[in-house]
Amino acid sequence: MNKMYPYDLEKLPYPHEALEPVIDAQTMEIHHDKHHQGYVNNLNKAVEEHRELQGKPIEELFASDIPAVKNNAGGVWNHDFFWGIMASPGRGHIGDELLTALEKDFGKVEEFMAIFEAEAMARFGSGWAWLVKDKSGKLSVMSTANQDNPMVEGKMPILALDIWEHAYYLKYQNRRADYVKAWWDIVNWEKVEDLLKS
Ligand code: MN3
Repeated sequence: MNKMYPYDLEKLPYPHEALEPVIDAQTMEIHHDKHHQGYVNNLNKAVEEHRELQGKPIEELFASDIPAVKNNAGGVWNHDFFWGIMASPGRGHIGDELLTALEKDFGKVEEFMAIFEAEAMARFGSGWAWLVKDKSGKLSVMSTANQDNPMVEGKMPILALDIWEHAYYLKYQNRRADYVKAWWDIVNWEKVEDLLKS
C-alpha cells in the first residue's frame, strides 16, 4: 500500500457475507461501507486543508501531530490491511515458514494465540491487536489504541484484529472474548506468511 491523496475506498477482496458465520454480512457492510468510507472521507478532508501532506505516502501520516490526519490515516490503512488478512472460514492453514517463526518466538502456536487474545482483551476501549515483526524479523504481539499503527514504533504488521466495538457488536455485543476466539477461523494464514516473508 502506498496510497496518496486523494484517497479512495478500496473494495473488499470478497463479498460482505464471505466471513460468515464468524463476522456477519451486516457488520461487514456497516464496517466497510460506512466506517471505512468515513475514514477515507475524513482523511481527504483533513489533507485537503494541509497541502504540504498531499504528496506523502499514507504511512508517513501515522505520526502526524494533527489528530484528524493521524487518526484517519490509521483508519484507512488499518482497515485495508485487516480485510486483506481474512478469508472465508476453515480454509486457513499455517504454513511451514510461519509455523517455524511462531515457534521460535513464542514456543508454541497455542502460546502465541493465548498472548494475542490476552492483548486483545486487555486493550481498554477501542484499538487493535497486532502480530508484528521488527527489523531483525523477530515476531511479537502488541496492541494499539484508537487507529494507531505499529509502524510508528518501527514494527511491521503481519496480522491485525480490529477490537473496536463496531467490528463485532451486532453479533457479539459485549462478548469481545467470543469474537476474538471465533476470529481465528477466518485468518488468511497464507497472506500472513507472505507478509512475514516480505
Ligand atoms: Mn474498524
